[in-house]
Amino acid sequence: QNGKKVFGKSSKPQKPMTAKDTPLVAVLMGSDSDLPKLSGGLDILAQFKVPYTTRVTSAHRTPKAMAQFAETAADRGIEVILAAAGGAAHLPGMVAAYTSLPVIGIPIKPSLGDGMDSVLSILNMPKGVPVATVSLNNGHNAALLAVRILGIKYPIMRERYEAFMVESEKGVLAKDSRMEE
Ligand code: RP5
Repeated sequence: QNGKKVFGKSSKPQKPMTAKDTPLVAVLMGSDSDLPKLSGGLDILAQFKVPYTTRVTSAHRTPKAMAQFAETAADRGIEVILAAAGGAAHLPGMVAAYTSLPVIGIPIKPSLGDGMDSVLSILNMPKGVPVATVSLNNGHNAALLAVRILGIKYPIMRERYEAFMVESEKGVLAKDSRMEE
């Protein structure tokens, strides 16, 4: 591509993706009480300059709005959905029922119990309705997985991810060498 960065599969050189572009990732949460647990993931999306939108939508409290969002997300340019929920964590699975987009579920630790109910209600989906599941409160990994998925289509995202891996490796090696001293 004449050394220029490209956006998507177009052969025309295009500007690098920035956080101000039309959102490609939607971060849904069942309640605004989930938001503090998602800050690590939102930081990752910002670090990679992924254009994203955040929404509070609940499988139980706002089922119609949730369905409407999920059904129309792809037409509005969303390519990956992150969905966080705790306790009776039905949001990721219900969103996956209404869209063919990839859905990454983030189990949130509820106020009662150790959070395994959140993990299992997202992980234990019926065959035919897949939801990728990260560990408890791990919006960080959900966001990184979203960047990897975007990297299939957007070379700039793959480049950023590969640079991130190099930095991450350097960080661990530096810690290792400090321990050796
Ligand atoms: C779920 O219920 C939400 O995802 C949240 O984790 C949990 C509790 O919600 P609030 O009672 O704090 O609004 O739907």
